[in-house]
Amino acid sequence: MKMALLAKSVLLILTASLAQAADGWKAHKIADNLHDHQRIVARDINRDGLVDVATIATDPNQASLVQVYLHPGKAVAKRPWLANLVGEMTAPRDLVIADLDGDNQLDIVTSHQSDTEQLMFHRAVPAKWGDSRSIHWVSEVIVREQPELAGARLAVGRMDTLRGEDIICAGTGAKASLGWLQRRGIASGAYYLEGYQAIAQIEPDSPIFAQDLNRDGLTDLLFVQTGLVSPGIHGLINPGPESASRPEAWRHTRIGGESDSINTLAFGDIDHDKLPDLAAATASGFVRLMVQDRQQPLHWKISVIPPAYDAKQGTSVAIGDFSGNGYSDVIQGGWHRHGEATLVCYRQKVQGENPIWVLQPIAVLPQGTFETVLPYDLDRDGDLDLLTLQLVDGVGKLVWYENPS
Ligand SMILES: [Ca+2]
Ligand SMILES: [Ca+2]
Ligand SMILES: [Ca+2]
Ligand SMILES: [Ca+2]
Repeated sequence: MKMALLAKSVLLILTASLAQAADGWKAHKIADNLHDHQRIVARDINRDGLVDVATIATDPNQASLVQVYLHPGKAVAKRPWLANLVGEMTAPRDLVIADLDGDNQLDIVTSHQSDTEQLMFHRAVPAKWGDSRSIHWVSEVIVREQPELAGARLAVGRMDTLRGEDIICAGTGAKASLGWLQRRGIASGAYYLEGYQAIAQIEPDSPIFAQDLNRDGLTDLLFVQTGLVSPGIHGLINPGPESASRPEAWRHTRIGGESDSINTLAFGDIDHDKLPDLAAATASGFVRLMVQDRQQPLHWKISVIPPAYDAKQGTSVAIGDFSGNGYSDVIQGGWHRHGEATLVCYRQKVQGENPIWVLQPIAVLPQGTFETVLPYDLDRDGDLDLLTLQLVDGVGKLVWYENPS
């Protein structure tokens, strides 16, 4: 009884604060179907200037689908988006949107939990000439017989000087490693995929990220360990295309010590000096901020924002200027003791040396989690909105929240 009352109190407080903010964040469904979405990534796939979403989902018949939801246009962004099937696939685990073949057209790469076919490339082909919203997909296997890459986590970056983008992967199992698919140039801009190039051994299932931390134009790699051996955030600084295939050439750096168990990371410029900073959602509910020192790049000033509404875990995090004052705010998805989830914005107010973080509630789920939150201006009205993958009673839903500012 007492537990139930406590559970209700979080909801009541939030419902009250949401009601107070009469012009609060409005929720809009992207997918109005019964699919259970597991992964989302977003980029402008059809180059119409509007961000699109690619997902891995399970349909009501338990088929695994890779799908794209094309942005339907500014005027109708609040209605469900245009679903476009990439294909029904065997055990897809992760996906990225990338221009792997260097033709300036974005395609999709997926990883699969398979002993024989681990990575697939899906090329977008216009189905009707001149209609950017009509796409079909041509799929091919690009990595086979490489069981250590089964179910790999994926990211996108630039490792070499060849046209196009590189696929960064983290394998699974006891001998998990972080590396990328190396391409080898042949005549006049053409190349072939040479194979997987490992850079570092990492803990199995570590989250991975690709970011240019030191702003030298080369993609650096990050991974997060939560086990007993070196827990915390690890960075690997890209040595440049000539030596990137030598693992020892990558400079290893630690970001933010071992203190808090990190669930996931977001990147952005918190202190407005153009150097990338990090925000971490943690297993204690605190948001941990790591702001890069402008005098000493790759040194980090650590601070925390306490959990909103007594959240027990941070499940997702994002950085972006949602208030439009030139300073980045922080979004956190929080999970509470009795299964409720909250989504909040910590608005940055700069006073003297240190920022003040002003709490603004966005949304609450009576039973669920905010799995992924990504800042984009989805209705193209000049302010950043939030694209989310949220679990509602165990089912993954695609919802975006409209910024009221
Ligand atoms: Ca688009
Ligand atoms: Ca770099
Ligand atoms: Ca910064
Ligand atoms: Ca907007």
